[in-house]
Amino acid sequence: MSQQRHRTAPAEYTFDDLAVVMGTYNEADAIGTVLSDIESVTDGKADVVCVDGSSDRTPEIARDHGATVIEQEPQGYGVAVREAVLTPDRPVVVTTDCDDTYPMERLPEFLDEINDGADVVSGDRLYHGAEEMPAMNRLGNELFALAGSVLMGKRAHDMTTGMRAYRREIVQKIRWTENTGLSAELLMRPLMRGYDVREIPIEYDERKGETKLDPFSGGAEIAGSIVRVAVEERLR
Ligand SMILES: Nc1nc2c(ncn2[C@@H]2O[C@H](COP(=O)(O)OP(=O)(O)O)[C@@H](O)[C@H]2O)c(=O)[nH]1
Ligand SMILES: [Mg+2]
Repeated sequence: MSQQRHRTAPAEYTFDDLAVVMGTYNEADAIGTVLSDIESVTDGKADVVCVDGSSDRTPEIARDHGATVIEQEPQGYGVAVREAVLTPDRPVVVTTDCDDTYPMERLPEFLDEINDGADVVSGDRLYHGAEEMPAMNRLGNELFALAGSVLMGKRAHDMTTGMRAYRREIVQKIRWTENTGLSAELLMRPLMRGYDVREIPIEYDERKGETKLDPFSGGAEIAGSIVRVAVEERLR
C-alpha cells in the first residue's frame, strides 16, 4: 500500500534518533515492564515521553525509569497521545500503549522500515490472530479494517493498533482532530495523502491492568472517526 510520491531521502537513524511515547492512565501494574523493555531493547538510548493522567504510582515509576512525564487531566486516549507524539524533538517517534500488550523487542524492525524509506510503520495485531485480544475488540477491529479500507480505497489490516513508528515531520505537519479515534486517524491521514505507510505483523499480549476504553462507546467513537476522517481526506 505504499506510494512513493512523498518519499523522503533515506537516512540511517539509530536509537539515539528515536522517541517512544505513550499516554499513561493508572498503569502502575504494567509501566515498569514496558519501560524496562524499551530501555533494554534500545540500550537506554530512546527518549521516553509519558503523558500522564494517573492517580496511582504510574508517574513516579516513569520518572524512576528516566522518562519525561507530562501531567495532563485525563481527557481520553487521543488528547494524551496527540500531546505525546508532538512533544519529542527526535526524528522518529514510536507510539505504544502502556499496558504491556505491545512487543517492544520489535522496535529495531520498526526503525529498519523507517530507514528503508517508510514514513509510517504500523504494527498489525490481527495478522497473527490476536488471540489475547478480547473477542469483541477483535471483531470490532476486523470490521474497522474492512470498512476503513473501503472508505479509504486503500487496504489497511489493523486501523487502531497502538504501536507505530512515524517520521516526526509527518506528525508535526498534519492537523489531528480525533480523540478515541486518534489511532485510526494517525494511520488514515498519512495513507490517504500518499505517504509510504507500511504494516508489519506483530504479536499482541494479554493486557496488564484494566482497559481504559469502553468497547461500546469507544467503538462507536472510533467508527465515527473513521467515517469523518475518510470523508475529510477525500474532500481535501
Ligand atoms: N493520559 C491518558 N492516557 C490514557 C487515557 N486513556 C487511555 N490512556 C492510555 O492510552 C493507552 C491505551 O488505552 P487502553 O486502555 O490500553 O486501550 P485498549 O488498548 O483499547 O484497551 C494506555 O496506555 C492508557 O493508559 C487518558 O484519558 N489519559
Ligand atoms: Mg491497550
